[in-house]
Amino acid sequence: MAPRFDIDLLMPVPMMPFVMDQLDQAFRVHKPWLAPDRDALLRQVAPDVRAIAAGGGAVLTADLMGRLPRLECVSSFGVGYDSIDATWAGAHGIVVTNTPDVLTEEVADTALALTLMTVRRLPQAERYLRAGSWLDKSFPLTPTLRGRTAGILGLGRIGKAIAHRLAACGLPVHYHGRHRQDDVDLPYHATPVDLAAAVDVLVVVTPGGAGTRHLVDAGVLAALGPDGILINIARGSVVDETALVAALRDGTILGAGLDVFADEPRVPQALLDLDNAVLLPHVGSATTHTRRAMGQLVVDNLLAWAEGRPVLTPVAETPAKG
Ligand code: 8YV
Repeated sequence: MAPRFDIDLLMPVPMMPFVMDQLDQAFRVHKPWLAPDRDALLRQVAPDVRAIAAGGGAVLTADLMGRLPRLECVSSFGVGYDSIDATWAGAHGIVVTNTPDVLTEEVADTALALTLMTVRRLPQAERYLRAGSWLDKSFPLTPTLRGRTAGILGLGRIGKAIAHRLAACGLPVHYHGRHRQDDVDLPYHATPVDLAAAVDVLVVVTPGGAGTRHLVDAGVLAALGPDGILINIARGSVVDETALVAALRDGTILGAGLDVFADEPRVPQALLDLDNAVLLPHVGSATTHTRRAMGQLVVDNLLAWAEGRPVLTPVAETPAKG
């Protein structure tokens, strides 16, 4: 059956089957990974492509988008869109959409879980049981969340949902962001170092990209201190990984819980070797429920644009109209 719209759509990487099915019904979808020669296919469809469905992490540079003269809409899977040059897109009248809100609570749940796993050494305890060591003696006592103060680096929607959970656990919560938020009744710190110095659990929830690269550096880790726990569920690029490995190794901080890494899915051996790091394979939003909601929002944004309605969730850098 012919697709509903006479529109060519590029899907650079495979997406969830129910997303692909809906897009196949609506658009002429070009799937470079199925082509014998990926670059040849891209060259062939470039003059006609008007929309892109960007699966997780698809890199869309100005150079790539610049080769698609009719491009109007990029619908991206995920709340973070640091792999897309949205500023360039905005300047060229191309609307970019992401998938905010539908993943907020899921990612906040993961952040809380990762915080507890890291502080209470729960993965290590589970490995201990499986290794049969409990038969010999009890698992060693661990650090605690009791008496700690948390800091949120980047108090957006997800940061607020995490703050809410940590407050429910009894922790005072402070924050740093580019601006103090007048309607937020939490202590604000003007710099990441000031925040780190005031807290002993630091949760990184900023967007990725050039503006936040290595925001958490050796100085921030030193300020967090020897009882400090770093949690990162944002982007690996926000933390200087080399400085983090050094800080974990030499006791500058106590531990780290990481869901994101500088060069995913490759995780440095130096981190894998550390017993005081809890490492997750970027699962912040990775439930069937939430990934379905994100996938549907990718589709719904594209359908809105194709029907000439305003897209549902445009990013700040690009025009809101479809
Ligand atoms: C996804 C994410 O893992 O939304 C984001 O920004 O990092 C995650 O929810 C990713 O976008 C898709 O792989």
